[in-house]
Order: sequence, then C-alpha cells, then structure tokens
Amino acid sequence: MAKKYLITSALPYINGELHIGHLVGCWLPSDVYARFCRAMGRDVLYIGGADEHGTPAMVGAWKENMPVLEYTNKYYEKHLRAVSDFNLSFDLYGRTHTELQEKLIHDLFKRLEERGLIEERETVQPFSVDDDMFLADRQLEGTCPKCGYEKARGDQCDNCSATYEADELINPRSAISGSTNIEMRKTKNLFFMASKIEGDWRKWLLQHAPKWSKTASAIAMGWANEGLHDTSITRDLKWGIPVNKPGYENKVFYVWFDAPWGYVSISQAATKDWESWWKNPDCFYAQFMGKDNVKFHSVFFPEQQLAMNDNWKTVDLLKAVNFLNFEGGKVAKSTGNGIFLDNALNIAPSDCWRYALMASAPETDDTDFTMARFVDIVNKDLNGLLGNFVSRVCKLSAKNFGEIVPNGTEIDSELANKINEKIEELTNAMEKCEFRKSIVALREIYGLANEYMTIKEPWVLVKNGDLNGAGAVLNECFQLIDLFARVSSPFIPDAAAKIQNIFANEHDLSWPTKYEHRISNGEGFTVPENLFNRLELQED
Ligand code: B3M
Ligand code: ZN
Repeated sequence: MAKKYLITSALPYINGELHIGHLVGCWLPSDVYARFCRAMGRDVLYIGGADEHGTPAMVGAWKENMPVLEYTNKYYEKHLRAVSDFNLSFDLYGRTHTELQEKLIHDLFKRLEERGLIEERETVQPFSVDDDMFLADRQLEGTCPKCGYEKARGDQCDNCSATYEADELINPRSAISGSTNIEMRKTKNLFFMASKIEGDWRKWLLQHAPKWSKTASAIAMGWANEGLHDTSITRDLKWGIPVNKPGYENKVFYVWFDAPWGYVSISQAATKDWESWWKNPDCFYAQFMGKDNVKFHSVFFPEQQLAMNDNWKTVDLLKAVNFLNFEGGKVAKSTGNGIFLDNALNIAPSDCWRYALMASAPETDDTDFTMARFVDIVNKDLNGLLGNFVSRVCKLSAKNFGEIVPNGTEIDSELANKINEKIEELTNAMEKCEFRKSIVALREIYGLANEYMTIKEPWVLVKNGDLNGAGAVLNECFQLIDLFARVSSPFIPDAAAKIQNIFANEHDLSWPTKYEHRISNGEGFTVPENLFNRLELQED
C-alpha cells in the first residue's frame, strides 16, 4: 500500500484581498509538495481552507458594514476563485465556520476538561467604554510589552512575534473606534493548562523540530527555552465557536484554539477515511506556513494534540517561510503596495507566478520581489530555456520529418549521466521542501537540454544531408521534452499538461527516478503554440 502523506497549508484569515505573500507563504509550497508526492505515487490528503473566526473577520465586516457571516461568505468566494486561478490542487479547500468544526471543538474541549486540563480564572480584560464591549486580540492595539512596537495587536506583536495576554499591552486603544477610553474590567475565562504537559511537549519538540525547515526549527526551539504558559482559550466575543459550558453563553473559543483543528474538520469533510491519515502513526504529516504562524503550530496545536492523548498525528515536517516584500516595501492593501490575486492573472498566466515566486521563495531570509525580477525569471527560464526549446525541436522536426518523432538510437549516456545527477539533486531538494534549490536544479535540467542541442546542431546535420543523424538528435530532444513535463509539473502544471499533449500517445507525469526514453520512434506529435510569451516590464 502506498504511504500516506497528510499535507496542510495554513488557513488564511478571511479578511481583505489575498496577495502574492499568501501564495508564496503557504499555498504554493504546499501545492508543489502535494503534486510532487502524488507524482511519486504516494497517497496524499492535501487540505487548505479559510480561517473564518477571530477578530479579523469581525473587524473586516465592521469596516464594510456587513453582517459577519455575509462578509465571510463574500471573501470565501474570493479564496475559492484564487485557488482555482492558481491551480491549487487541494483535495478540499474548506472553511472553519461549519458544524463539523463546532462538533470537533466541543469534543476537544470536553476531553481536555475531563483530563483536568481546563481551569476557570477571573481575569481583567480591556473593555472599551465608547464601543460598549470587551476588546479581544485584533480589536485592540497598543505598544508591545516586549519590544515597544507601537502598532502591536492585542494578542500578538507583528514586529517581534511575541504573544501575550491583552492586559500586558501598553497604552491600549480600540482598533474599532480608536478610543483610548479603555477600562480593565473583570471577566471569567477558561484556561488551557499547558504547563501541565510541558514535559511531554518538550520531549516531542526535541524529537521533531530538528527535522523541520531551519526557519521553523529556530523559532520553535526558541519557545523551548521559554516554557509553556497556561493560555486563555475563551473570548468575550459574539463571533466564533460557542463555548459548550454553562455560564459561558456569551463567549466563544479563542480563534487559535479552533483554527488548527480546522485541518481535521476539513479533512472530515473531504473524506470518510480521514482517520487513516490523522490517526495513523505511519502517515507523514507536512505543514506549510509563514513564520508568524510557527508558534501556534509548534507549541499550541501539538500541545493540545498531546494533551488529548488520543493518537493524533503530529507534524513531521514544518515548513515555514519568511516574509516576501514587494519593490522594497511590505505588501499591504492600505498602501496599494503589492500584487493582489484578483489582478495577478491580468499581468501574466498562473504558471509564471507559480514558477517565479517559488524561485524567489523567502526560505532563508525576508526577500524582496520586484517586477523586474519577475519578468527576468519568466523570460529567461520559462520563455527562453523551456518554451523555446520545445518550440524549436517541434518545428525543426515537423519541417524535416513531418509530425512524427524521428527515429532515435541508444540513450546518449554522457547526457544521461549529467541529467541524472540533476534529477537526484532536484528530488532531494523536493523531499526536503527546499524550493529555491529545486528550481535551480530544474533550471539546470532545462539548461543541459539546450546545451545538448546547441552542441549537436541538428539544423547543420540537416543542411549537410545527414538526416539520420539529425533525426537521432531530435529524437533525444523529444525524450528531454517528455522529461521536462514530468519534472516541471509540480511547479507549472498548465505548461506540463500542454507539453504532455504534444504527443499522440499518453505518457503519465509520474516522477522520474532517472532519465529514460519513453517516446517511441514514429510517435505522432503536434507543434504546440508558444508555451510562454515574453513579458515586457511596464514602466509607469
Ligand atoms: N489564520 C493566521 C494567518 O492567516 C491564521 C492561520 C491559521 S492556520 C491554522 O496568518
Ligand atoms: Zn513586539
């Protein structure tokens, strides 16, 4: 039986427009990896979705003057549109405001309560007198108690990634009205007593974190030095999962208590067989996210999973990326800086974004993405090395031999050795989810093919009347084109499908362990339209 792979992509909050940061941060890396795993013949469950709860949706709905549910429905449609536009191959792109999610969280809470891990505590919470409500998380802004950043949120600082309780925030103000008339009022909240399972978690972390991406394991190991704090898991809000405990009728669970479990409830919606991934110790679980989400996936979620003591599959490979800036600044709708997904396809087709963004993935550091870089990558790699090669081989063959693959000979062993080295590098990088390295190896495969054709000069052989010689070179080139489709398909699935369609027979896009000849002498083909067009840098 094929090995099971569970792959999840962080669930973006359902507020505002999606941008290339979302693509590069979690959607594309997870999709490329899922496609690679399927091509390797693995049994993949690939899950994504929208995080509908928490204050982001409430603040967004308030700004657009809409009921929250209407607002989340509107933005969920936008998510679905982007998922289809960018060819993301989720088994299901779900959402968290569902009955399945509510049932799961209620069961989770009951179990933690039965295990003596929930405690009721009286806390003081910021109450906005002018808004007449308690303010939670993003409804509150102020100065970070750890680093002094002045635009920190109520629960988390965007500058230093610290998380804290709302009453620790300095100079609090309402994000809704801006009012600083904030009083600290008493309220009751439920706490998850993480401190009680610190030992189990620490042991788990030390076993797992060294195998994660560098960014993720460095962040996670930082938390190991801090120790686990009991965390408040309820909020005085009207939007979210209601708390299933008498006396808490006006409260909901904290969004981070429910969000990671969205992976599970969306899996439940995707397949009846969900337990064969989630409760299977032999399954391999990979999670993808931006670095600001690492704490919740390396501390909060596994802490709860371990506390449940119910055989939950925890993460094996946590892949986190840094931030992608655009033209030197932060991507933000408020300043208009960045490429937003509702407009990206007006600039270039999805494959171009997929490839260029993965080639620029901020894997080791925050990275600046520019339009000049984008155009350069598309023109050199996709249009130049890949597209032109395919087009030249097909046209030259059609002109001299008709639309059938000319007869070949034995595989060119010198070429095969070089290519096989690159396939190995590419495969290793893909296994480790090192996507920039993967693209380097992929580009080198394209480069070797181009170099082969340049050295062999089949057009000169034709001119000199050596048609057998020219045919053999072109045959080898068709074998390389078939290889291109296979090794490119996780990154540029549209182009891979077009390449595959060049041939009259069907050749699967399974991942190759080595370069091989799969195209028969005399197999029909059609000359395709250009796979890619050159992009021009728009000056404005
Ligand atoms: N919604 C944070 C974010 O969108 C949060 C991720 C949840 S993953 C379970 O960045
Ligand atoms: Zn801070």
